[in-house]
Amino acid sequence: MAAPISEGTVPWPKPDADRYTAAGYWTGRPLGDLLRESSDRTPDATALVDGELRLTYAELADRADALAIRLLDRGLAPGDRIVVQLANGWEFTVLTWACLRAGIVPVMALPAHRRLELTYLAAHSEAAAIAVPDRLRDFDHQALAHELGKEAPGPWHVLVAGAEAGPGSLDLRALCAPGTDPAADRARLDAAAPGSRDVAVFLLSGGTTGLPKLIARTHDDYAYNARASAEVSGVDADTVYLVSLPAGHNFPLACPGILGTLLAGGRVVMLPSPEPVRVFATAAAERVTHTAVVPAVAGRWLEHAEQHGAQQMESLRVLQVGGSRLADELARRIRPVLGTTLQQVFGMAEGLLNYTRLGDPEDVICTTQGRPMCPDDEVRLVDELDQDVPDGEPGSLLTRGPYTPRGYYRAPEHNKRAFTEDGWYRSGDICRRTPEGNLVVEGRDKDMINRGGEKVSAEEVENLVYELTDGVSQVAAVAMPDPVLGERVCLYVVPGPGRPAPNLDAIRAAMEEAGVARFKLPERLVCVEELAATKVGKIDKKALRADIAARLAAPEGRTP
Ligand code: OOB
Repeated sequence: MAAPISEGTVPWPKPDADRYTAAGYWTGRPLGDLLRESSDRTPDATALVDGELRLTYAELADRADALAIRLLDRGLAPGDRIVVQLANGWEFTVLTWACLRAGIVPVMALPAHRRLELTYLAAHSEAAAIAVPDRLRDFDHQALAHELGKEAPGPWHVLVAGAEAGPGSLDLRALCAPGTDPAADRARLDAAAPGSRDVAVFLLSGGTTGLPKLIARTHDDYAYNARASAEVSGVDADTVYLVSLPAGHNFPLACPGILGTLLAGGRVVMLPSPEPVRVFATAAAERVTHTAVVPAVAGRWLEHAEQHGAQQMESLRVLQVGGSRLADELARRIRPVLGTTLQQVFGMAEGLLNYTRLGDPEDVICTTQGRPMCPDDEVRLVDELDQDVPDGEPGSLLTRGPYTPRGYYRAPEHNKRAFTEDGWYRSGDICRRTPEGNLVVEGRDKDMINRGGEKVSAEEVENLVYELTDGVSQVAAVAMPDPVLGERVCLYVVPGPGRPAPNLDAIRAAMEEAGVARFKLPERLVCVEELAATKVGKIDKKALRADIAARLAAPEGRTP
């Protein structure tokens, strides 16, 4: 039997929990209940669209209940964890809804994750199941899912979404079929609903250490996250929300994303990727009003609109952009080119969400990353000694609040560094506050590379290179500037004495072989005799970032 989840979580202290309840942020109701209520309000409205498939609220809620019952009947129990690594498709939404109803806890993996990440996630969460596509971009997810089962301590269920559920796999699409007795399914799930303070989902941290940390989000806090986000981005029953970022990421899942839209009675349209031709056609066909992208995707959409016109985007009212810093110049093109309101979103899976408001002056919308969503979000900007910096000065962002948990799951040692003693989360983002109270993200003091919104821990890459490459004496992974993705991973290497310079392709191949997600692979290698060091003898990453920026700026062939 896996240990109960509550053992590894860090709950809010009682006075804070009471305060959040009294203020109405926490409603005491599990997310599955709230979704069911939403479907009862407008049972015949369309809730979910994926290609040809359209489900009304009643159909979606009933299928989710039927799936929940089937999972319970096949041996999954409330509190069990399931690693969810599905492509964007209707099955993702039905499964997530089903889990929230049954109290089975999804661990939101990304489609790009491979053996190394999935093995860790399954082990750390003591998962009893995994949900995967059969194949995706030539990768056999199903085979890997079964391989992972060999290390599982107990029974292991593989749910497969696709045409080819093989022997030993459960066919997720079949499990999502409508039930024969929806009223009975519903009554049974209502009677065994999870508690509102229980864990609803596990999100993954961007991660600055080895492997990603798990963030246990409760029903109370995550429901608030989704509901309040919907309000701040104008999502209501008339909304058509397009999902094209990986659905398991906090941004498209609950900011307001899939959950916020469904709680508001709107319609969710799912696409497998943000590729512009299909996105534009779908936006026109479905009259999409809201969507969320990372800056790199916003750039591609702008280019597409500049070449082919933006008529198809006519119904789009709000384009949310977040995940990494949006350049002011790009921000300023959005309204003129796409004819839509930009909403900058500076958020984190750990909780705190900052939004520009829809009615803010254009200048605020284009040059800031917004302000906290909740009046009870606490934000401090501090110096190296945790002292508040003067107004307008850049400082490291600390936060507490009703949807920012007080610690990572099962990570007591790491929590000592990532949180202050009085429960503030150290986001590692360097921000400045404008006189009107908006935040501008100016940099970071965490060792992470933000590759177009995908977060790569420098330490993880460095550990892998040490482990997998012979003849290196020192390595450092640093962010190198990139016009499209913002940053990419660059590796600095000092070869061992008398050893040849290692080869980038060989390092990449070794990492892929080891089962590392591709977005973490270094894209440039710089071989040096020694690495710049700080006064206290640590590798000077700031100097290395400046060095790679200078090398990239130097004319071809004159690399300094
Ligand atoms: C979102 O969440 P995560 O957990 O993948 O990454 C969080 C980190 C932040 O600490 C910050 O370093 C960076 O991503 N970030 C931004 C940003 N939004 C996120 N940096 C600059 N400007 C922004 N607008 O990335 C996330 C979660 C919910 C909503 C939106 C994004």
